[in-house]
Amino acid sequence: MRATRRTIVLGIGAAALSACAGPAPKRQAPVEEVMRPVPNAGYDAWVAGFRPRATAQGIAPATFDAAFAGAGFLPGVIERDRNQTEFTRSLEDYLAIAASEERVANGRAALRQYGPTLAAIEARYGVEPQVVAAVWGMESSYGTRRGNVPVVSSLSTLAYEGRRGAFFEQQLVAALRILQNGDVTPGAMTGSWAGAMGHTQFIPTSYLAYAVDFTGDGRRDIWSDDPSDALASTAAYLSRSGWRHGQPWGVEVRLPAGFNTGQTGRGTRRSPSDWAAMGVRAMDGRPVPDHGPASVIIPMGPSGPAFMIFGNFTAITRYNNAENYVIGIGHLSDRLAGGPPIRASFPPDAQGMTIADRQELQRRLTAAGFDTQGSDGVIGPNTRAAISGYQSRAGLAVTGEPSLELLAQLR
Ligand SMILES: [Ca+2]
Repeated sequence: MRATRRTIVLGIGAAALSACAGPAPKRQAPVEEVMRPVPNAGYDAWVAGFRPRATAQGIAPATFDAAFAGAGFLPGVIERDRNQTEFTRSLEDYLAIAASEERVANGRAALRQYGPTLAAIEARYGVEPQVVAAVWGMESSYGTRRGNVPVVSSLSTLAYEGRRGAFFEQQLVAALRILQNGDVTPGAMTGSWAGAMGHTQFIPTSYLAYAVDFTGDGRRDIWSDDPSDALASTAAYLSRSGWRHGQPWGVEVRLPAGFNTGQTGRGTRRSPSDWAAMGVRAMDGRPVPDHGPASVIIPMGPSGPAFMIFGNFTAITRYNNAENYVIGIGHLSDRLAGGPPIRASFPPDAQGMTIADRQELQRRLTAAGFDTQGSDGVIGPNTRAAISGYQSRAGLAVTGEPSLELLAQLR
């Protein structure tokens, strides 16, 4: 979990996309990158200077030396840190990836496979199985993308490089403390390039604060194939963030004609019956049951979907404060429990295209010989490459940008 910054992960080796990045192409092969250290005198000097700072914070010299025995400077980490794309996906694109049919199907399979474990976790921490599974699905695609970058190397590289150096040095000290506690060996402590670790991608400080030993073997093991400790740790985190069993994160609602959108936003809270009196209804037309004080949010404006959100929405924000992330977790959990897709339509994008337009564009590009690797309506690197290829062959200006004109030309 990233405590301080907006990160959208969606199963691509998680904090791979820290800051404000959107998800990587979801169909990218599940091959995790291999990063190899290279000699770097400046890095070595930094490690030597860091050693007394670490020991002053209670890290034993033997722990430090064992941790750094196999560590080194990872240029690949710096490359990833510099190449982060600073943009935010629309909720529509975000949900298309977060709750893709594949992620929903895999999550339902995971719920079956780990049903007894998740039930035991629910009994202890009061967090429903589908919610824990949704976090797992978003953070590491149910454990298939946990990250294989050695954490001491990645965090020390980022601490040395300077950009957000203080933050990563703090995480590095926490990582050394984890090693000192004996929960994991330096060789097995791997994660994303930015140091998010294990099935649910805890950064080291979150691990120290919230991880639990659910299996009872004396180690809080979020790294190995068995996800039990990681899933219980996620439930513990949500529980301590105020999760209330049985309360929805939110429900999709219908707003009455002429609804004053000044009433929307997380700052305005009313009882569901008060909202009902104002004409706000569940999608089946009934008043929303009273789950406690609620706000109404319209993430894409009045022409997109609306949600009535409850205290559990805020609990998920403690995990990650980005609104799209919270809705993504919440909606995926609903889908895993058998709920329907979002029923409202989404407004056209900045190019005036609806998701149906974008899906048609992808299908037609693929049929024309420029494979977009699927047609989910999310314009990512594969679709942009296909557009560029088509534009090049057709003698058009090569922009890689979707448009209604391009779609018309392909028809
Ligand atoms: Ca354990």
